[in-house]
Amino acid sequence: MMQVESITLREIRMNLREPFEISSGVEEERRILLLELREADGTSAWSECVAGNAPNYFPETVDSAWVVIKNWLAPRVIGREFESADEVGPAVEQDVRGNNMARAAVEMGFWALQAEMENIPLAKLLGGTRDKVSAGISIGIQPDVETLISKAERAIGEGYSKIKIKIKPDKDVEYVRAVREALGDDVAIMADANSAYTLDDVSTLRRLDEFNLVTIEQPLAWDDLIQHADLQQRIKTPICLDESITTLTRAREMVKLGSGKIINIKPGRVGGLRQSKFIHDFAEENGVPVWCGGMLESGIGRAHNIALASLPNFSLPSDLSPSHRYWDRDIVRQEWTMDPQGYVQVPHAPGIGVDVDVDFVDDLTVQSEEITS
Ligand code: OSB
Ligand code: MG
Repeated sequence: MMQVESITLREIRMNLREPFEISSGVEEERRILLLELREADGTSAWSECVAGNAPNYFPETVDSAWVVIKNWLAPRVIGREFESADEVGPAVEQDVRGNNMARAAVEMGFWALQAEMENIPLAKLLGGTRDKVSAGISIGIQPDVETLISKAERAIGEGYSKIKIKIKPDKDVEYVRAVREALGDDVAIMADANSAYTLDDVSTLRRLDEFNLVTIEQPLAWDDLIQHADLQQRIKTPICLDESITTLTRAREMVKLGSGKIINIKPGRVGGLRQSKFIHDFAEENGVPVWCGGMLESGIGRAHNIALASLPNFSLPSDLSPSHRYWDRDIVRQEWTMDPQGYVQVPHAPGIGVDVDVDFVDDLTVQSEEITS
């Protein structure tokens, strides 16, 4: 039984160690929305909303999520008794359209809280079976091929099991070819377009077939399934959908239509961990591999992703770089690390498995608000 008395919203600002560019924009100073849930017995738990500064990946933003949580979601869950975190997803979904990232932030806070109250790791509460998860790196769009190659080579040297490179028109075939030639045939390479192409680009996308990519991620429109199905008929490279998969229903449609063969699960994008587990289970039953995507999270969001990625069908390396890839200093202790074989350990400690450095969070906070009803 859980009863949350307050949810504190905080916006912190953190500078990425280097700018991260995708086809639709660049992030440098991240605005990160954190939630702290406080239970009647005094236990607290943290979650992170993955909405960005701008709506260039998904419709939500830090500002929209703040309003939605404050005005619509927090009032539904504060003071209410829940048997388990599994009941929270439906409670914040009822008659709420979209706003998946806002809903997920609240729902994920409850999962962390339940794990904390039961004194078990979040991974265990979710049904995770791995004690370490395989990490890939997502490398943003680079100014030139040489810079990209040197970053990709360094990542391989650090042990990463997968290199994902961001692509966009005119920074695609040549860039992918260069990375494949530099890294050799055995390295798992993915290319992520973040919706930069249309069906007019089929001939370019078909040229990527020769590089034996694990997948091309979300080449076409961010909310499309139909055109991706058409494209998948015309290219050999398996399509992985990211932006388009927002619910279990969309995952079913992907399989039915043939819009893709792999799913990138981001709990924020699909409205939380309950929905992530549904998609994971459905994918497993249908022979669709999944992996966990990242949203340049702080160590708090990363903790939730690592717990999720410990489930059995996360069979491809996930975008789970360690803390130092993003930040000079992360907001959790211990910081996230990766071993030389490219694995991140799933924590054994209860809850999200790491301590939040609250003093440092306070230093980074630019606005905060405690919601009690
Ligand atoms: O498409 O996976 C994406 C970051 C911001 C927005 C979209 C994406 C990404 C990443 C980053 O690829 C992955 C990470 O957190 O390392
Ligand atoms: Mg993506």
